[in-house]
Amino acid sequence: MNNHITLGEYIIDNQKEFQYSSGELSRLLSSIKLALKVVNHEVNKAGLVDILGDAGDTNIQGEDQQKLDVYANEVFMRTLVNRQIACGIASEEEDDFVVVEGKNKSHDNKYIILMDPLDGSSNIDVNVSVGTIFSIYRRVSPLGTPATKEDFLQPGNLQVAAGYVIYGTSTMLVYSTGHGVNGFTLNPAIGTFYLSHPNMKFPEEGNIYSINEGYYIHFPQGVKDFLKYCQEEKDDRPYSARYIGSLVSDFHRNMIKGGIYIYPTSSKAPQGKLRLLYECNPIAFLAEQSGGLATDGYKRILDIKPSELHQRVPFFCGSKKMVEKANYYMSKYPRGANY
Ligand code: AHM
Ligand code: MG
Repeated sequence: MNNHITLGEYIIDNQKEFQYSSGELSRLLSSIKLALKVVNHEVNKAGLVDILGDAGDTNIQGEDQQKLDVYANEVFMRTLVNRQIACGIASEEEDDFVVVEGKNKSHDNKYIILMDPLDGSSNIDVNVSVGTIFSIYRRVSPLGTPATKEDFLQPGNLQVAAGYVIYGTSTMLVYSTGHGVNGFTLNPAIGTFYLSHPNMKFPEEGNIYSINEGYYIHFPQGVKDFLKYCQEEKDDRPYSARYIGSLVSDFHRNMIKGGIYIYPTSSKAPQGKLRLLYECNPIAFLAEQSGGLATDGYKRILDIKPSELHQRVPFFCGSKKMVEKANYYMSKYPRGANY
C-alpha cells in the first residue's frame, strides 16, 4: 500500500536517482516541506484572523499584494535562507533574485530555486483553493561565488525538480525530479504527507477546457477557433468549461481528469499574463513528466530561453492531444496577429 510511504521517506529513498547526489536536493525539498506546512496552517485559518485582504503594497509588476502572499513569501524566503541550502532564490513577490550564503558565509551550494509562494491569491478571500509553485535548477555560475542572474535565466528543460502545493479540500504536494510525477496528501491530524498519487499520468485526451472566456473578444483568432472547436456538437464534444482562476487548481484537476488550460496573449496582455520562470516552466515540467504537453501556442515552453526574471508568456498546457489541437489552430495565423 502506497499510503504508508511518507514524503520524508520518499525523498530519502529516491536520493539515489541522482548520480552525484550529496543530499543537497533532498534537504532543499525537506525545507520546502517545512515551509509549506507553516503556510498551510495560515491559509487554513485565513477566515479566522485578521490576515485577509490587501497588504497595502504592490509588487514590482504593479499588482496588489494580499497579506497571505506577503506572509507566504516571508515564510519560504526565511526557511530557505536560514537553512542555507540553496545559493539563490527568486520569487514572484521579490523585485530581484536574492543571493543566499551557505554555511560559514560560503557560496558553495549548488541549487537555485524560483517560486510563486502563493498563486491565485485573488481566490483567498472567497475560500477557493490557492497554491505554491516552485522550480529548482543547478547553478551555472562557479561554486564558491555568489549566484548570478544567469543561474536563474535557464531554459525550463534544465530544471532538476519542480512542483506545486495545492491548498484545497486537502493539502497536497505534487512534484517531480524528472522521474515521473508523484502526489502526496497531508494528514492534518499528524502533519505528515503520504504518497497518495504515485506516478501520476495526464490522460492523453480530455473533455475539459479552462480559459478565462470573459476575455474572448481580446483573444487571438487561433484561440477563438480552438474554442469554437471545443464547443462544436461532434464526437465527444462539446467539452466542459471549468475555470477556477487558480492555475495550480485548474492544472491539478486537468492532470487527473484530462483537459487543457490556456492563458493566451490578448490585445490587453500582448505577452500573456503568466510568468515563465516560476509559473509556466514548473507546471510545464510536471505536464511533460506525466505525459502531457505545454506550449506557448507554437513552441515548447521548456525550450524558451528566458531573458527576464519576471517574463510573461502565453500558456497552453494539458492533455497531449488537446494541446496539439490548440497548436494546430494557432499555427494557421502568424504569432502576435489576428486579434
Ligand atoms: P497571480 O500570480 O497574480 O495569482 O496570477 C496568476 C493567476 C493564475 O493562478 C490564474 O490561472 C490566473 O492568474 C487567472 O487570471 P485571470 O483572473 O486573468 O483569469
Ligand atoms: Mg502567480
